Formats: sequence, C-alpha cells, structure tokens
Amino acid sequence: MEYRELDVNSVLDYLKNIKDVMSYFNGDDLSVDEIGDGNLNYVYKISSLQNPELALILKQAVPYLRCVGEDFPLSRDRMTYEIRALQKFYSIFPSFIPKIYHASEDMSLVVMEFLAKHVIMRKGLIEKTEYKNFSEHISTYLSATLFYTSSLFLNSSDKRALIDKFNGNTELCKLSEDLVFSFAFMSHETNDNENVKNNPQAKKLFSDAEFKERVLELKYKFMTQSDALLHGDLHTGSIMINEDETYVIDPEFAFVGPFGFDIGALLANLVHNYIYHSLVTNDKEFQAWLLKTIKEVLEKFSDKFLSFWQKAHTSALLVEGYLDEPALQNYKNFFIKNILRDSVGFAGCKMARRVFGVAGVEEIRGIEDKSLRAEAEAMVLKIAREFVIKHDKIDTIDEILEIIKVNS
Ligand code: ADP
Ligand code: SR1
Ligand code: MG
Ligand code: MG
Ligand code: MG
Repeated sequence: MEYRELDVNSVLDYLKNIKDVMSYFNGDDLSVDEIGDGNLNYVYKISSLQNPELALILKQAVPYLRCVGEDFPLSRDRMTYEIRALQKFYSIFPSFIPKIYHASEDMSLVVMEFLAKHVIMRKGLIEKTEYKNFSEHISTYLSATLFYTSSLFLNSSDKRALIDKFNGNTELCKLSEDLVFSFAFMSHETNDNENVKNNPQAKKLFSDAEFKERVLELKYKFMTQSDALLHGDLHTGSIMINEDETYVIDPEFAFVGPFGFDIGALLANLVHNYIYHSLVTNDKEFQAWLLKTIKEVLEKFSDKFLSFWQKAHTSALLVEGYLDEPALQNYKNFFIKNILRDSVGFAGCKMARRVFGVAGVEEIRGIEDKSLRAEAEAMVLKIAREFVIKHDKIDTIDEILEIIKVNS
C-alpha cells in the first residue's frame, strides 16, 4: 500500500478495510478525534457512538516533525521501529504495553488499545498524584526489558539480530545525539533563543568546558554502546498511569543502546517534577514521595535485574564455569553499579537539555513567572552538572538523593 497522510476525515475510510479493527467495534458507527499532544506524530482516538466503552488509538508518523512542520523533514520510518519495539516489549511483559490491533509499516501507523482510565504521568505528577505501585511496575519494566534484550541473556547471534532489527532507526538516534547531547549546550538555531538571549546562565553553560567534555563521554556511550533494546524517550510523558496500572507508550526512539539511558531519562523527569514542587507548590510531602519513589525505582531495578541474571544460565557473555561463585557475584555487583552510574550521567544530560534546548518540559518551561522559571532553570542546571561531573564516582543511591536535596 502506498503511504498517505491521514486526517480526521480519512481515518475511517482507511480503517473500514481492517478486519481486526472493524470486528473490535462490532459494526458500530464511529467518530474520530485528533488528540496528539506530542512533538512528533498524529494520534487519533476512534470511538464507538453506540458503546462508550469501545475506543482505539491510531497513531501515524508523518514525514516531518509535527511541532515544527514540513520545514523539518524526519523519516516516517520511525513508526516501523515503534511497531517493532511495542511488539518486542509486549512479548517480554505484556501488562505494561498497550495491545496492538493493527500495524502497517507502509502507512507508518499503528492501531492500539485506548488507555481510557490512565493519564499521562507528567500531568498526574504536576497535580501531586502519588502512584503507589509505580516503582514496583517501572522497575519490573526496566529490569526485564533491559536484561532480556542484552548479551547477559541472549546468545551472540540473537543479540546481533536484535541490533540489526533496530539499527536503521538512524534519524531518531541522530535527533537524540543532537538534541540531548549537543545543541542545547551551545549557540544553536533550534534552541529557545528568546530565553538564551542575554541570559547569564546560558552563557555560563555554553562555556562550561568541564561539563561539556563529560557530556561528550556520555554521548560517545550513547553512540557506540549496544547493551540492550531501549525505549529511547522514557520521560514521564511516555508513561500512562493510574493507581493500579502503568503503561509505557511511544517507543519510536527505540534502538540498542546503553543500559543507563532509559533509567536516566526517567530519573531526570522525576527530578524536574521535584524541582517544580520545590518552587511552585512548595509541597514537602509530595517531594518526599518523589524522593522515596526515585530511591525505590533504582533499588528495585538493581534487585530485579540481578535476580533475572541469577535465574539465567549461560549467555553470550558468561560461559558456564568461567568464574567461581564469589567472583561472579563481585562481577555482577560491579556491573550493576556501573549501570547506575551511567544512568545518573544520562539523567544529567537529559535534565540540562530541557533548559535551553528545542523541547522543554512543562514543569520548567511552563512556569510563567520569569524569575521563578529562572530559579527553576538554575536548580536544573546545578543538579544536572553534579550528575554529569560526579556520575562515575557515585557508590550509593543515597548519594544521588543527596545531590537532589542539597541543590533544590
Ligand atoms: P508522540 O510520539 O507525538 O509524542 P505519543 O505516542 O506520545 O505521540 O502520543 C501523544 C499523546 O496521545 C499522548 O500524550 C497521549 O495523551 C495520547 N495517547 C497516545 N497513545 C495512547 C493510548 N494508547 N491511549 C490513550 N491515549 C494515548
Ligand atoms: C524536536 S523533538 C524533541 C523531543 O521530543 C521527543 O519526545 C524527544 O524527547 C525529542 O528529543
Ligand atoms: Mg510522546
Ligand atoms: Mg493490558
Ligand atoms: Mg514520540
């Protein structure tokens, strides 16, 4: 089928020939609304007019960046990788991934379960909602997806086949290389230049050679280290949640990259939210919940990752009998510490890019009062800098919490 860009008027015409979607709606009359709020794609909600319980999502990639327009071309192949990642992650842990009803690489679209009872986590956190199962859920998601797609579990040929399957997601990897690790730390046309202009914090950041050199180390890892299949954009806007359930959506940036990148993205976004509550709502109780959650996510991730490893036998990395038991335990503990250290480093890059870079986060860029926003940006940059400079010396999770507390 030849690609065509859909709109609210043509979605139903496309879907009428898709048996799995039509049988889901039992022949009901349907309506279509565009509900996308992300930077890249169009998201349509298809609803039954007879039965309010029945609804699906159709997400289509267009050959440009939605938030900029056709002047910023971007390969719609990103949907091919989103479909593959949704399928792969669903095969590892289906309860965290929306069910797919239909996917077309030609049309660069996917039709999936509508998460009716869930909200975008960033919005829930801004409203001070405590999600008591979140650390349990997301630590399972992270440890399972990272472990079971790594060379700690896969044999050599399966791992290389996995890399092959995602290796073509070049444009989105390049977007992260540019936006997460480069443009936001230098003068660049894509930055929020209204804010950069005459801003002493921008001047200081752009000339901070020590910070920028350490960012390069992390960028190099991002570009070269093929540890595991990543979501690639795991901020709190890619999580849909309620008290009981957690879903991870929008894995279009998926590629086989460094273990710490998704964990770092999540950590960065929880810290953004902490800073927001520190300055805007001044809600100490909610801040304490956020810190407790960060600690639990990291601790549970480490425990679960090690326990998956304990259960696995040989893999591409560890051949039976290669190390005795005490040496093996030492090796594993050191391995997990390095994942946490990299996560902190990536979190620092991910936090700092949201200050002057092209895409901000609501918790910081959305602060209307200019001087309060500048205060929030100063906190983000302080913590981000500490994360980046100190990440490879971090020994305990409490040290990470201390950096957040002392600087906010
Ligand atoms: P983008 O890649 O453009 O960021 P997303 O996949 O993040 O697109 O989707 C944009 C928005 O659409 C989400 O923030 C959410 O509000 C809504 N959305 C996406 N998928 C679903 C879903 N399965 N159920 C309900 N809402 C969804
Ligand atoms: C211009 S695209 C900016 C960002 O949106 C996505 O969600 C990713 O975070 C990307 O870096
Ligand atoms: Mg999104
Ligand atoms: Mg489900
Ligand atoms: Mg996206």
